Amino acid sequence: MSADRLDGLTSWHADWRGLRVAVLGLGMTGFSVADTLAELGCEVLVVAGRPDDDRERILQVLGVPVVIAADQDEVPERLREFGAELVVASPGYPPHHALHRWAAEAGLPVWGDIELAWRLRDKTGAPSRWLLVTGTNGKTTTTQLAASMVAAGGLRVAPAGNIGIPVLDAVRDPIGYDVLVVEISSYQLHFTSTVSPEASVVLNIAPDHLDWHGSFEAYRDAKGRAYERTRIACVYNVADEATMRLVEEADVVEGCRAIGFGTDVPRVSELGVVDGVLVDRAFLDERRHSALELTTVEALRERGLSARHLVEDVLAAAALARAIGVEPAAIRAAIDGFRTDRHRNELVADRDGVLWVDDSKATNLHAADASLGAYRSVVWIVGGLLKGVDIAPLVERHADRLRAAVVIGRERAEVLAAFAQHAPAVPLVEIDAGETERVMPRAVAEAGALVASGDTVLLAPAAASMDQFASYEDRGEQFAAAVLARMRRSTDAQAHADDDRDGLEPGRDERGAHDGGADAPGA
Ligand code: UMA
Repeated sequence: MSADRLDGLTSWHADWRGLRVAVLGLGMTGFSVADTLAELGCEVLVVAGRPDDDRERILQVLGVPVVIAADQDEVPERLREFGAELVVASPGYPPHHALHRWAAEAGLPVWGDIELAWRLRDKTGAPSRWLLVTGTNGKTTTTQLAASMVAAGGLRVAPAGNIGIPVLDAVRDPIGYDVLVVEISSYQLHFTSTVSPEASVVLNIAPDHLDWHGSFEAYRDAKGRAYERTRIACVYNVADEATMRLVEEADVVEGCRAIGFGTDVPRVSELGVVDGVLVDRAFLDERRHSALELTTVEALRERGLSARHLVEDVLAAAALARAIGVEPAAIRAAIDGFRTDRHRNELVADRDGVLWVDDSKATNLHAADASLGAYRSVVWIVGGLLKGVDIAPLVERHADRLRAAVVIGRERAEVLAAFAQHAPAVPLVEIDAGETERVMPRAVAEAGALVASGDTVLLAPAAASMDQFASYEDRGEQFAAAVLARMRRSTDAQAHADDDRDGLEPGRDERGAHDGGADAPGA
């Protein structure tokens, strides 16, 4: 295959017919890639580590063969013989995977689904404009906020990518979007090479996914790719210098500006907070002397968005939307109608002076750090798959606010050692991983025995969930179910104890976004 042919494949309407493409993975990504390429007339072979009956059946109808290669170290003979000209890999395949090593040795170009989607983004007419969102934490909230703001500005927009909607599905949607807000993970960034967004943001960088990338530097460099070829605005976090460094290092389209966001008073070309008002001092001609009001911290508090890290997400999203001309009034309207997602600082119950909070989405140190920092006195449910990251600094930093900790997950030894070293006075309960389905009921029971009025029981595990749960959603659901079952039991017990009760629940059980107690400055 000549490199020229691939270079020329930059449109849905280009001639893709006959291109021989090996697709790695049969999850959300692999399926959307194979389905798209088949529609374009390519010759496709899918290789996956796990079968998926439904997807395989559909691909069979489309004439796409699937090879299941359970042995992850083996390169299937069918793949070697296939004569691939291009490999499109799912993000879950780390670069050191045997199939990537094989592709490199064979000199084959490797794209991700995002690279492919970028080239195909003109399917329904004029090419959609892209806003890219990455960072260690806050990606999904920022992506949703930015999409809501752009929609309020009157444009056809969809959130897509790592948020759980393959970008190729959005690109192929017959609606035809003016704008896609693409949440892009470090895995996906690793395999992009021509994406050129209108605006891009790296929200923050802290060690994560080190096993996939091999080192923090490799992870950081992958994140930096979000800024490459940006056209209008590279948005960075003024409180996280590493994000600014990445902007400085990026090769951007001429005229592209660096725009900062932060919760302090903004300088010129920044968005920030002045006396409880979120303002834009970047996207107005008179920015030397004035700023535009976007919304207030008070308005954010009403939406459960006033914790510092959420204010940062709002400002980052606003910067992306402002970069493509969305008016401040639309940004405010979007915030007024916004609701945060499940399992993100979600209040499960408020009973007898104790908050029970589900932040199962805190799958890494950085997210758990923000979460712990939002409460004064915490019984912390922690642990899971640590992904090669050292949890000790987090334990050390928050030792003072911990009433107790309940340690779940299979990699408990590392967590226990961190407590022994940095928080020896904090009472610890270890939940034996032997009976997976009993983990949350037992963790909740132990937390209930340790908690006192005024405390928060916080599920913010600082770890991935897959050792004991199907996903972080499943982990959060199991936590909420165990908490609500506990509440019901205590209500019943109280009802039995007091026949004169008036039928009202003691306290308040509810689910809803919760912003903890650490409001942004200026509140
Ligand atoms: N597979 C192997 N071997 C591997 C890796 C994968 O055989 O080493 C195969 C599996 O057998 C399966 C398929 O690949 O057939 C799964 O592919 P995948 O792991 O890339 O997952 P997808 O279903 O394609 O979902 C991916 C993202 N998942 C990952 O990056 C791990 C989803 O992000 C994303 O929403 C989706 O594409 C659509 O873009 C999830 C995620 O966990 C939410 N992301 C990480 C995060 O946010 O921290 C990066």
